[in-house]
Amino acid sequence: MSDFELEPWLRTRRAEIGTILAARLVPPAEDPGRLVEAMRYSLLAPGKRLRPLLVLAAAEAVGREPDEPLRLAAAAVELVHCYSLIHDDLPDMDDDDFRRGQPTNHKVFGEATAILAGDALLTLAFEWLAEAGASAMAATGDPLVAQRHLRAVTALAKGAGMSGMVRGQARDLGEPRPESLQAVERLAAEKTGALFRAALEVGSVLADAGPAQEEALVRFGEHYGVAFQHADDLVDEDHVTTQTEARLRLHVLMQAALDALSLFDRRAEPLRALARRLVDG
Ligand code: GRG
Repeated sequence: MSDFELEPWLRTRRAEIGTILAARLVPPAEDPGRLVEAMRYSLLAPGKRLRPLLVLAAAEAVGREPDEPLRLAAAAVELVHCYSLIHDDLPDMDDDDFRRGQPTNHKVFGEATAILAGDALLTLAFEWLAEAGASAMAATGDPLVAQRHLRAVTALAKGAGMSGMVRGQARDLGEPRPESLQAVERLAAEKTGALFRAALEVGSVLADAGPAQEEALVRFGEHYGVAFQHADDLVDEDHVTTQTEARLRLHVLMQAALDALSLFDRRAEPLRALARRLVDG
């Protein structure tokens, strides 16, 4: 039995991420069209910061304690997530009025600014990831560090874009509601899971995980992502599958995520605890 406690770990890591987000996206002296205000409005609202936490937890599992470049890379994943929320809430997408406990971005700033705020968050994510690579390179002088950051850029771009999250959104909007469990989980893997998968990949690549470790962490991310969607559907009472089926799959996938971590020692406890929390709430 491990004596790891998730709550203090979450508090520390969330504070680290929150500090980077607030300090790096400062209100400029001049803010045409209230663009940065709109970006800060959604980004600094209270989110769970799960995706950057998973980046840090994946790196920790292979023995890397967070430093400034790693935290910046983790924060970049949160920027992508925040963009997806702003765009997902737009009238032509999910048409939502509230997000993170406040009116949605377009309700406050208008649709055009909300679109631009999302666009700017998405592009800023890649700027931060590149900057993380440059400062890690400068600190170590190791060319392999640059190579690892290029792999992280690829992982995030693929997870976010046309073979991941955006593809899932396109499927969701363009196809009838899925009925079979297989179709429900394929949609969840793309729309929700791809960014979680990318978070695990970014963390493991930047921590220089070995091939078997990286494969295991990515597998954890895949199971976690689909389990997360089942958990979210259960909370929202959004019954794409029956409640019983969703609950069963949530348990099965959480266990599969834990099994994927079998080759890791206690340093993977944050990941294990995050997976268990999906079921325990
Ligand atoms: C790419 C245009 C475009 C849209 C992206 C995947 C997606 C489409 C949007 C995400 C919106 C959404 C409601 C996805 C389902 C998964 C989900 C519940 C996300 C919310 O994530 P949390 O709970 O949010 O981690 P916080 O606010 O805590 O970060």
